Amino acid sequence: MELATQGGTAQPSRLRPLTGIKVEIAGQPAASGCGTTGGEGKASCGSSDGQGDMPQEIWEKVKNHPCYSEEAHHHYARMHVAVAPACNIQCNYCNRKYDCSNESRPGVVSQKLTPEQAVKKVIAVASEIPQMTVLGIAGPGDALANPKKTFDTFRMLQEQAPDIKLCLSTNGLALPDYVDEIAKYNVDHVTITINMVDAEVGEKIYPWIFYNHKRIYGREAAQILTDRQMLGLEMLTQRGILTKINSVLIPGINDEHLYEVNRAVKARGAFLHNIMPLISEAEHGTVFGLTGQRGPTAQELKDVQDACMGGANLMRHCRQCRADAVGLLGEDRSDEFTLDKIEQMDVVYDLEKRRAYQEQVEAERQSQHQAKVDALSAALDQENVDADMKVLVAVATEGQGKVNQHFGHATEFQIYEITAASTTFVGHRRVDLYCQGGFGEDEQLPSIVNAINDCHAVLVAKIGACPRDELKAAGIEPVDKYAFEFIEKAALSWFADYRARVASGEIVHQPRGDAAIRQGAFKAA
Ligand code: CLF
Ligand code: SF4
Repeated sequence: MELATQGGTAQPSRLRPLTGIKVEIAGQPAASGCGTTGGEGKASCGSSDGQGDMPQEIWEKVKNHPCYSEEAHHHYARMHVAVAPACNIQCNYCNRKYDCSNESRPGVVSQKLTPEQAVKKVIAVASEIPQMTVLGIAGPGDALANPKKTFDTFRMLQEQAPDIKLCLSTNGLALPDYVDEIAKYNVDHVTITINMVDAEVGEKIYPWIFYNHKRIYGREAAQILTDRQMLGLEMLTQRGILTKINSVLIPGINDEHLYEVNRAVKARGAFLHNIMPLISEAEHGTVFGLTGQRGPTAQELKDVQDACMGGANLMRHCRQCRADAVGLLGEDRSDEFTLDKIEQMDVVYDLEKRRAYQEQVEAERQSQHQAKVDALSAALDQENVDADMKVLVAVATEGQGKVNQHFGHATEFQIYEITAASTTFVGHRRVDLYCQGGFGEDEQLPSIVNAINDCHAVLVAKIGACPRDELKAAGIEPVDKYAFEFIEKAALSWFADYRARVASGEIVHQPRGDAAIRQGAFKAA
């Protein structure tokens, strides 16, 4: 399944050196990570700032892929089809469920599908959600441990819906065996979950692998896995296939090691590095859940991501989706597309209609991008600003890059780091829905406050009196003044106002605390 580690500086001791393969993506300097020369030190994917100096052929691949472009994820949707139930390794954070509709985490699905059912479902979703641009196979097991089902699905889909981008996710063990096939079906995006580049770390994460017809345990297993992952990554890079590396941050096990992972994958041409928090609860039945291994706090996650900056560019907008997720990242519409519902639907796959709709979406995305550029340029023109002041704000949004959601309707908040002249998307926080059946649920408020406790403000389209008072009491400013404005413009306007109030003595600027990452990771209550 698609899943996912920090900070030391030493070179990996047991990492196999680069092979003789010259690692180079067409149009991209060798081993340059995100494909923009401006990538050094960026907080997230280079495409978050539009095309910039990204080569046209890479831009075409990422501009409407919601996982490969932070900007695109506000506008374009993806879907997964659960055709790959088997796996060839065991991760201590994994417990797959094949008939579960109420958990939202990788490895969980409601229905397993045959390739034929999967294609039918993709066509149905594409006709209903024209901004759905990417089909991913991300489990619930490993896409390449189920090669026939995976490639049958891609082949049929390529014939029937040629405009949909194909994406796959793998643990990498079987990857070197299938790179040619991946290229043959024009799969332009491959995610490899790499949690370590050192078998000593790896044996704490992977109890066994199944390789060459036998089960292999412990450090030997981890060494084979890392060697195969690195080789597969190099082979993909050599063919110009964009790669994203997912790493699960497991405090005490690989947190000190993820920096090495970041540099190792950058050296092999990875386009993006997605560092995700471990989801670990006893109720999930995973080894880590049962042994009490905790996941990171929001600040621990951010610290690791920040420490990795300057290497492979970071993705920070991952939602750790289910293997049958449908919709924008952060929403899940899979319940609308069960097999029985698809049978009742009048499905018309109209390529021209999809193209026309996506042109509108692209225009909207360009407006958001321009609004961000304008807001940043206006902010840069300000005089006497405290350039060192930096805060986090939470934003309630239901897409289009705008502050356009009621506080009570948010199932997640997007988190932006704001300085006087910059806004950077740094993550999201899932929360329990505050508004239930038309009424505010006051019992949910403490958990919502915990989830955004490191933020100075929360920008919303609207908010009721009760949550407003509670947020204020917790030191988080509720702001509805910028309703329906583009997020970056709203955040910079609020921050200019905040700094003016600090400068006038009206308020005192104080640092905030840490926040909790929601471990249950259930769908909306
Ligand atoms: Fe799916 Fe993964 Fe493709 Fe995206 S998800 S196979 S690259 S289309 Fe995206 Fe979901 Fe995070 Fe994966 S938000 S878990 S990074
Ligand atoms: Fe689960 Fe296999 Fe994915 Fe590991 S690689 S998370 S065991 S499905």
